[in-house]
Parts: sequence; C-alpha cells; structure tokens
Amino acid sequence: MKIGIVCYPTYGGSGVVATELGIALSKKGHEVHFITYNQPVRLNALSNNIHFHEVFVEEYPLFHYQPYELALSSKLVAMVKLHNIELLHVHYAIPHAYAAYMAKQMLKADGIDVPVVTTLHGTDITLVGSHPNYKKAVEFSINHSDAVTVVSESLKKDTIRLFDIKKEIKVIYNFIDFEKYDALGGDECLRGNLAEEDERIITHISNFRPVKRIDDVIDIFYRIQQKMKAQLLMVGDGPERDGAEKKAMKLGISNRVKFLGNSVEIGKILCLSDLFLLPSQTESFGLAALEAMAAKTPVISSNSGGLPEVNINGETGFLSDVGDTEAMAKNAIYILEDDKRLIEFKDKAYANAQNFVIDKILPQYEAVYREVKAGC
Ligand code: GMT
Repeated sequence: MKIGIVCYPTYGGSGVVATELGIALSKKGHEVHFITYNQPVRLNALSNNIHFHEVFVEEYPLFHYQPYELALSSKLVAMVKLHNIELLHVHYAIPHAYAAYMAKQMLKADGIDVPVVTTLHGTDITLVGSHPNYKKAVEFSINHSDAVTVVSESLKKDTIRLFDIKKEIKVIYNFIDFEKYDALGGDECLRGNLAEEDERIITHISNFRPVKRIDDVIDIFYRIQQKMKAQLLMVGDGPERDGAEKKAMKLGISNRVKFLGNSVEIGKILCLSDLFLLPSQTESFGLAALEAMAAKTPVISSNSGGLPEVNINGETGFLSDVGDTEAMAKNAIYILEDDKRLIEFKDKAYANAQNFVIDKILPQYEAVYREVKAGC
C-alpha cells in the first residue's frame, strides 16, 4: 500500500512512534511517504520504500502566525496526486487531523477518495486539544477521520471523557523494535566511560516540559544518592531544563547530574542505565518507559494515565502517586540496593517489553488500513 504519514519530526514520542511505524511498514513492502516540515529525527536513512516530502511555509510579513495547516493540506493534496498515495495516517491531532480533513475534501472535489487514519497520542487530547481554543476543531477532526486509534486504554477513556466522540476508537499500543535494543549488548554499553564500578546509573529522558515534573526527578535522585553512589543522566531538552540544573546546583549534586541534551542514541544510553525515572503529571503511554524496559532498565514512575498499562507495579518497577517523591525514592533504593534484586527487575522489565514487540503491533495498524480502504 502507498501510505502518507504526517507527524512532528522532533524528539517527541508521537513523532518517534510515527517514524518507527513508517520504517517498519516500509520493511514489509509498503511505500511510505513522510510529509512534514523536517526530516523526522529518527528517520536516518531513506530507501526505495521511504520518501520524505518537506512542507515549506513561506514567511510573509502580514502573517503574525504562519499558516502551517494550509501549507500542509496543500502539500498532502499534491503528494497524494503525484505518488498515488492511497491512505493518510496522521499522528497527533493538532493540527494534523484537521489538515488531513481539508486535504481529503479537496481531493474529493477532484474525484479522489483518500481515507484518513488519525492516531491520538496524549497531550493532543489531555493538555492541548481539550483547551477551549482548540476543542471544537479537534473534536470535528476526530469525528471526521475514517479511523481513530489511541495508544492506551487510558487515552481512550480520556478522549471519550473530554470530547463528544461519534467514532469508534481503537487502542493500538506503542511498540518496540527489539532489533535495535538487542544489538546493544556488550561493547556498546561502556558503563566504564560514565560511572565507577560500584556506582548506579539512573536516567530520565523527556522533552523537559512541565508535565514531566523534572523537579521531582531531581528530588528523587537527591534522596537516592544519599543512600548509595549514583549518577543521574538527564537526556533531552526543554523549558524545565534550566530550573533543574539550578536545583541540582543548589542541592550540591551537580557533579552527579549530567545534562546530555537531545540524543538519537537513546538505546546506547538506556543499555548502561540501572533505573529509569518518569514521575510525569500525566502520560498517555510512556514510550520512554517502554524503551527503557526494552533495554532491561526497570522504571520508577507515577501511576497516572496509561503508565500502569506499561509499568507493572512490583515487577518491572514501581508506580506511585504523582508528586510522591519520597515513595518513588524509597522504591528506587529498594531495587538498586541489592544486585540480585536489580537483575530480577531488569529481567522482568525486559520480559514485559516483549508484549509490545513491533511484530504484534504492526499487523493491527495494517488491519485498520485494510478496513478503511475497503470502506472507500
Ligand atoms: O511525551 C511528550 O510530551 C511528547 C508526546 C508527543 O505527543 O510527542 O508524547 C505523547 O505521545 C507518546 C507516544 O504515543 C506517549 O508515549 C506519551 O505518553 C505522550 N505524552 C503524554 O501523554 C504527556
């Protein structure tokens, strides 16, 4: 099938999922066209089956805000016609589902029927989408998609709670391509470059937005390092980073906290980590937690949103109430203080990640594609 994928090309989870999905689809013989404003960060190689079409937005002084949706919907129409794209799969409702709806209508006027599949990822529903400024347009775009998928049961509930939804919503979990993680054993995992033999490595990866509760990450680590030798790797970038760096300095632990910025080498960082922290205010799924588990790293997280569907309390890590950094630190220390226990948690984390292997998830998307194509 010829599939157009629309996503954010950045480090955010929705873009990562869209990119990995496109790569996997291309390996199965589908022709995939990424249509967005930059080459997606995890799309490191184009191939015969993978194409990237850049959406340009011309600067014009009259516009206080440049009209990206307009440029995107025009580009979608052009690419569907040029490459005979049979289906559009848009990730993150705002503004992608809206632009795809417009493209669909323009194509219909020219006698071309292209189904639109919308995948909702989290903040497009829980934080941004439900704001009165966007709600009506988001609701409309969801209800006018040919199929709607969400990445967890929790996000499905939130979507139904926050919007007047007339469409069936299908849960398709995020996934992991183990090829990347299993290849990262031994030599690549050079712990020695980062930490001493008897030191634990704790990691947090995110876009450093307020929803990630970066302060809590520092708080939890502060408590852990009082009990054992440990280092914290902070991976990613965003508005909360400066505050976190200042807080680490104020607490006198900045020599133990490394801010690495954005990285495409997430697997390499996770494979040398002992524990992953994700104390988010809300998380529709927590792709970073799943990536940690795929790299045999147990997870200390909050119990919000879809996290309990990914992180199994007492097995793959622990879940605590949002903001309860004392409990999170206590659970982290429990896992880290005993080598044998740490290995048990690592093994269970890895085993649980197998439930989200790409081979199980990809056919679910393909089934949705077949369904909407048949309905055309
Ligand atoms: O984590 C973020 O804030 C980025 C955001 C995005 O849309 O890129 O992530 C959301 O989508 C991910 C992929 O489906 C989910 O794993 C994240 O849980 C979700 N983030 C939130 O719900 C806060």
